[in-house]
Order: sequence, then structure tokens, then C-alpha cells
Amino acid sequence: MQFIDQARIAVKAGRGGDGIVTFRREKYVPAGGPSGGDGGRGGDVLLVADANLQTLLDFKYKRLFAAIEGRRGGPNRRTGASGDHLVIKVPCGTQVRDARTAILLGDLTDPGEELLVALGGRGGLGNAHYLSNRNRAPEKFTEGRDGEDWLLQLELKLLAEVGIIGLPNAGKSTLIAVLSAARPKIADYPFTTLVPNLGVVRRPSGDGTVFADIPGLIAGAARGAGLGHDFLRHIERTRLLVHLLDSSADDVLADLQVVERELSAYGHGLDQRPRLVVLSKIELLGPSELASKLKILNRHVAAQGGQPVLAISAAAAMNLAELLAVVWQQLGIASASPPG
Ligand SMILES: Nc1nc2c(ncn2[C@@H]2O[C@H](COP(=O)(O)OP(=O)(O)OP(=O)(O)O)[C@@H](O)[C@H]2O)c(=O)[nH]1
Ligand SMILES: [Mg+2]
Repeated sequence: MQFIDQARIAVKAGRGGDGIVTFRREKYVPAGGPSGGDGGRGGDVLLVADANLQTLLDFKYKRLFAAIEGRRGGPNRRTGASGDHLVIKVPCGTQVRDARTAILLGDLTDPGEELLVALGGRGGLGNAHYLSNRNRAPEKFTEGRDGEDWLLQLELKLLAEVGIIGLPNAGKSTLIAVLSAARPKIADYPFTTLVPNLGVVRRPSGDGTVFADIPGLIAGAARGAGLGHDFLRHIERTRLLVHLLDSSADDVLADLQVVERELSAYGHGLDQRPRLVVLSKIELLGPSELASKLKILNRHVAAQGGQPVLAISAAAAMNLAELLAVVWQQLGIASASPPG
């Protein structure tokens, strides 16, 4: 699946229908009065957040959205039908800006949340409106007004509560695959993940929490190196970062620090975000090697006031319940029972 997170679309609301000029023609009524009805209102354009969408991919192919025009007025003072509103579905987490000024128009986060982006034109007035004592047979009417049109910039920030970060090949995608129903590509080479993967992990309460697995970060990522930079944006809104480290690396502390530097270089508060440092692939290590790597990491993390480093294996399903228990605790979600 291609991941599109920015799109530019043009929206146009419906024009109002014109008012019309008619006169009553009835048997036995010598001079029927003006009876032209008003035009109907043009349809509005609305955006609505839809929980079933994950990307802005649809907008790659369709960029013009126009609502229906109001109908002309009818005889016998009948008002024309209003144009239907056009409702455009966008994924939750879509921010909407006026493309010309970059002014933020709205932020559609909750499912069902709506934003009116273009107001339909008012209908014109029919000649029945202009009846007066001075003019018993007005020929005057007005045209419908144009609907608003706007150029919009859409930007999707994935709404995940937990972001899984780390160097390429650390095992991030493997972890989200064992914790959730997400089935990202996993392979033994760096930069396997090219687009963020979202997975819903069941909490003890049965509800889901969205985890995001993002492409690997490398030195210079915050300045644009590798693939990670574009995607750091997606973890801006997470509440917790799970920082995975490949335990088979020679210098796990250096690996940890590379990513830490990128988080602080990127800014936006990412280096202040609560974080769990997690050593992965531990079934590959002997007990003494594991203990010494944990010791080195813990010394560094404790100096920052961080949580103790966790040791897991996604492949061998080791300590995953313990990891989740700490995640729920960090998010303030109570565990149903202590992990066993
Ligand atoms: N032995 C072992 N191998 C693992 C474990 N977790 C992941 N791997 C392997 O590590 C390699 C990389 O795993 P991925 O999950 O693709 O790593 P990633 O961090 O998503 O990598 P990028 O997407 O490239 O950043 C794959 O060959 C996995 O099979 C583990 O717990 N133990
Ligand atoms: Mg990956």
C-alpha cells in the first residue's frame, strides 16, 4: 500500500439557483400576480473524519470536488430544490489548511467530526418578491450566488499513541507484527519499512491502542537523511515512544545515542516524550553478554531519569507481556492482572 500523507484538493460549493419571473395565469383571473419562486441554495462541501481510512491516497486520483447547484425557482412561488451537500471522507488526524495562506481551518481527529469547507451560494429571488403597490407586475429577479471555492492543503498525522522507533533492522516491524494484526514487511536488511505501519494492540480492558512502526532512523535523519525524517512527523502526537535496540549490535549504547540525537535535533518535544528503551532479539545473547549490555544501557537511561531498560525477543516471544504491562502503566491504563 502506498502511503500518502499530504494532498491538495480544490473544493467548490454549489451555486444558488436563479429566481424566476412568472405570472399567475388562471381561468377567470384577469391579471394574475407575479409568482416566480426563489432559487434553491447550492450544496455545501464538508469534510468528515472516517475511522476506516488510513491514508490520503484517494486524493492522489481525485482532486476536484464540487457540490450540486441549487435549482431554479418554479412557478406558483415554488422555491427551487437545494443542491445536495458534498461530504468528503478523510482519515482521522487530517489537518486542513487554506492552501494559499496556510491558515489552519480545522483538525479532524475524532470519527464523525465535520468541517464545513465551502458554503453553498444563496438562491436568487423570484419576481414574487418584488410585488409592491407601485409595481403590480414586476419583471425583476436575481441570479443565484456562486458557491465558495477553496484550495485546501490536507496533511495527515497518524494518530498513534505509541511510536516504535529505532535504527533500521532493529526489529520494529517484527514487534508490531507479534503484538497486533498488522502484517508489515519484515526482512534482514535495513530500510525494509518505507511507510509507517499502524497496528492495534489489545489492552487488558479489550479496547485497542494504536502503535506505529516507522521506518528506521539513521544519523542525520532529522536533517533529511534516510527515510526517517518524513515520518518523525507521524510520531509527534504519540504519548509514548518504544525505542528498540538490536542486542546483537557491538555497541548498543552508541546505537541508542544515534537515535536520541535525532530526536532532539528534530525538536517538537520528541526528546521529552516518555520513552521505554527496549533491547530486542535477546535470544541471540548469552546471559552474561545480556547482563553487561543491560548494565551499560541502564546506567545511561537512569542518568536521564528514564524507566529501566526492558529485554525482549519478538521472534522467540520473550517478555512481551511484561513489555505491554509497562506500556499500559506508562499510558495510565490499568492492567487487568499482573503479567505472568
Ligand atoms: N533473532 C531475532 N531476529 C529478529 C527478532 N526480531 C526481528 N528479527 C529479525 O531482524 C530483521 C529485521 O527485522 P524488522 O522487523 O524488519 O526490522 P525493522 O526495525 O522493522 O527494520 P526497518 O524497517 O528496515 O527499519 C529480520 O530479519 C527479523 O526477522 C528477534 O527477536 N530475534
Ligand atoms: Mg520495519
